[in-house]
Amino acid sequence: MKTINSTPRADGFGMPAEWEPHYGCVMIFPERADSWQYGGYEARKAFAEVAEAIAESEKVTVCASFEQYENARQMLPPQIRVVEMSSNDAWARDYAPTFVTNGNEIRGVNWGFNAWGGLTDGLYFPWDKDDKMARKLCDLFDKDMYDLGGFILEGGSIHVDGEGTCITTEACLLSAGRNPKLSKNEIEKYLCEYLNVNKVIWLKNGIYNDETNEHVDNICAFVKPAEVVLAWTDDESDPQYEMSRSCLEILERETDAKGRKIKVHKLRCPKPVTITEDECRGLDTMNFEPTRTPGERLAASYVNFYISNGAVVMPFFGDPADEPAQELLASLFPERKIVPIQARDILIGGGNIHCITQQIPLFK
Ligand code: KQY
Repeated sequence: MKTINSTPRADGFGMPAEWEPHYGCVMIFPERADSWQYGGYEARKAFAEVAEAIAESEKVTVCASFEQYENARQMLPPQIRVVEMSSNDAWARDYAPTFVTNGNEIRGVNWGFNAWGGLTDGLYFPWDKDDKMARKLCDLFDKDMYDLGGFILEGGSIHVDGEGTCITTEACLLSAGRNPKLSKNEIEKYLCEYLNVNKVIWLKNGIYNDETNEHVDNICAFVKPAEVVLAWTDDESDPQYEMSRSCLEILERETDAKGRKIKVHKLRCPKPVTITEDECRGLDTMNFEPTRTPGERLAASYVNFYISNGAVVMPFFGDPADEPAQELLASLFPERKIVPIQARDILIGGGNIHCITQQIPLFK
């Protein structure tokens, strides 16, 4: 693996849309006891279901610690590759490489990672093992790497259409804990150079109480060029209402990189999902403080799905909105199977199915 000093745009590489063909997907086995109940016992079952659903149509690699290696190997079917790799937690979307392609070859982009805000408002310390993962994964897959370690970005904070457009949120990318010395314009230039896009659509915010400073992958996702799904609620008394409304207004007045108007499909959220006392009991403390408090609202959204070669793997929350969400996704992805996974045990960690997966585009 070599480190390349130019940029993907200069070399004719760019990030493809998630629905374009994949070689595979990377995930990380969860075990952190202040993120996941009972040391990850329940979360591992949900992660395994996600991995198996994805492995039906592409190669899945799961990274596990030395301590969890044997358990991961035993829980996951043989077609899923398990490799030992250390990490601080299990958010492959955020710190596995963002892969870019020129149509033949792929390369990785290694962004800097500081646990969603470093010492300003980050979610844990240290994060050094996570931050090394992109490099290790480029080595593992034998792919050259663009190193942008001085620029903090998580994979969950961007979505692209593969045709020159990126969507992101100001709440996240302009947050004080990421790149406080860079202006919005300078941040946009990094996105354009390293994803190879010409247009960045800035939503103001994401999902209410999303501890990532409101990653875009929980509020809005491209489903095809010039079409997105947007997490929505009709309940005007819910703080999510104004947040989703603001996104809708921006999307309705924006055009994409090709000048097309954007069609917005409202993907209605479940009723507010809150963590129970019992669930909180299963979580270890962090710095002598509880990591979650009973009644705390979790950032539940159906937008946090993963598009594999053959399926859309989506979260279910045991809510009446589950089925309508599944039907909407089925109508938008008629060639793919829609695979729902009961995702409460992933949500408790602070993210969902998109956050725990990272696609690797197909290469020749
Ligand atoms: O991408 C994500 N949604 C990660 C959230 C991290 C939460 C740590 N508890």
